[in-house]
Amino acid sequence: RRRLANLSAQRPSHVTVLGEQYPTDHMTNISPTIVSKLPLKLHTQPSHPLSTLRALIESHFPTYAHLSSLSPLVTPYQNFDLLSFPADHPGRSVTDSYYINKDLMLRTHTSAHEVDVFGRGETKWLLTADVYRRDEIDGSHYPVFHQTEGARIVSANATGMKELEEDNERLVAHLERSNIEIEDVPHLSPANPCQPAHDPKHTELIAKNLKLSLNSLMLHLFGGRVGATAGNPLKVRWIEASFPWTTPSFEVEVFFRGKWLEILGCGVVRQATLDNANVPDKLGWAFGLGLERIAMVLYSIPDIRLFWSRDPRFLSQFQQGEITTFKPYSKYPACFKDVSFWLPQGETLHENDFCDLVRDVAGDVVEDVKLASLCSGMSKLALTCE
Ligand code: FA5
Ligand code: MG
Repeated sequence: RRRLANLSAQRPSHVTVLGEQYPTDHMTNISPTIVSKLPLKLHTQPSHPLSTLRALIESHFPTYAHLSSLSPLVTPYQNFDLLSFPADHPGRSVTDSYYINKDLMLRTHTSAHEVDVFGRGETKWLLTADVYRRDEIDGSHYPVFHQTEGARIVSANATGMKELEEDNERLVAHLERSNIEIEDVPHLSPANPCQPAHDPKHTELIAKNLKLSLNSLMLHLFGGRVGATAGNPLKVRWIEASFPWTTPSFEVEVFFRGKWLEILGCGVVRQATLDNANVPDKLGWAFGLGLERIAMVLYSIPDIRLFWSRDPRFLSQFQQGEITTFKPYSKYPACFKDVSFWLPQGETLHENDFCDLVRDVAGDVVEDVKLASLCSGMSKLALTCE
């Protein structure tokens, strides 16, 4: 109860994050649990499943720059404004994102670095990093997860288009020889249009290169693995999507062990983003892919919290470069706790604030938190612990 009361108590004047002190303000909501995750960089720890998966993706794009050490601290301007997020986008709110203060936050996606990396002159690159989102607690959501961003831009002229055409021919030939079944959508549609500043023929070529590159990555990651039953084709499904800094935009799902699994979001980069990066004469695509969901199915890891485990019974099961099946160890049955509490009159509490409090107090012991009922000021939350 004391900790709950502290949520609304006075905040300290400074927070220390990655060894630096920062002043706090009305936006500060980073919690001790989150601060403790920042130095860990699971995607660079040898033998960790997330590190093997990063390397597997990188090996599929050998001519791309491979980046994996950019600081998670970014400005809201980098995370949102440079990518044309509207001023009222819900992702900006303190209930959805972690803020050090109003001028500094934890990146919510690896796209936060797109403009900087294009601006440095990189034209083909991958970037893997930890990203932070305030969310509910359950077996497939964790406030920290990992993404790999990939992007390719070419000159918006005949030379650039020829480069794409040649690459497309190579990829078509490769996919024709492979056991893959693709459910596609048109490159362009009224709901998923070409940008006014772009030649639709160029956009078609870029969208085609994007799709071929990612279909071939899906084959590299999932093709012929346990679960994509022997002899059966790997099934990949393209869906129209929408992101503020790409159009046309798509999502990719893969059918694995009887379920469609959302793997990534992607699209043709908007001119405004390229202009912000000082590369107005280039055109290209970008994608962002979630590592945990892929690693969970490839390694049969049943719960997202396990990636953070320091238990040798977890860590010793894995070797760098190898995808093996996780063997569960001493899993106690879950037990359920109901927690009821009152808030002082007039005070409200966002569910995500409560979830962060639970993580700070109980760490990864708590598997799932559900709001059971809420009656004029009284909240009852159900916790599942193991
Ligand atoms: C993005 O984050 C965009 N930045 C992707 C993108 C990049 C689009 C470049 C266009 C161009 P989204 O929020 O859908 O999009 O997340 C991308 C992927 O991250 C998802 O497909 C999923 O695999 C993974 N992901 C998203 N939320 C979670 C979560 N809470 N836990 C685990 N994985 C997640
Ligand atoms: Mg999505």
